[in-house]
Amino acid sequence: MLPLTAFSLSEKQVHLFDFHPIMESAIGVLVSQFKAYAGKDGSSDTLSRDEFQKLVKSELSNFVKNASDPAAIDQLMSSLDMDNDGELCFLEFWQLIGRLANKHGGFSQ
Ligand SMILES: [Ca+2]
Ligand SMILES: [Ca+2]
Repeated sequence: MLPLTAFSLSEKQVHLFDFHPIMESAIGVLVSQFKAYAGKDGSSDTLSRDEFQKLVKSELSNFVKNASDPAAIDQLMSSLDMDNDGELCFLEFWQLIGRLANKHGGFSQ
């Protein structure tokens, strides 16, 4: 008989087996990806310009045109940064997800 510890799962693995409806899982993915990129420098709750650029290049390059063009990223970031503090909080970033989803879904503007 194998020791019990052979079957023990990390908290992260157990979390993967939790049942969530697909939309809630999608929200979970967006939040965890946001946090992963936001945690690289400065405030771990907000995306700096560098963090935003890395996220867009790595995660959204098919949906965001000119994802590797720094000028395009700057412009996109300014359009999302509602309080003009040079950082994107989750709700500011979320507008981009809404816009991309709207466009990708073929909804009228
Ligand atoms: Ca940050
Ligand atoms: Ca901001």
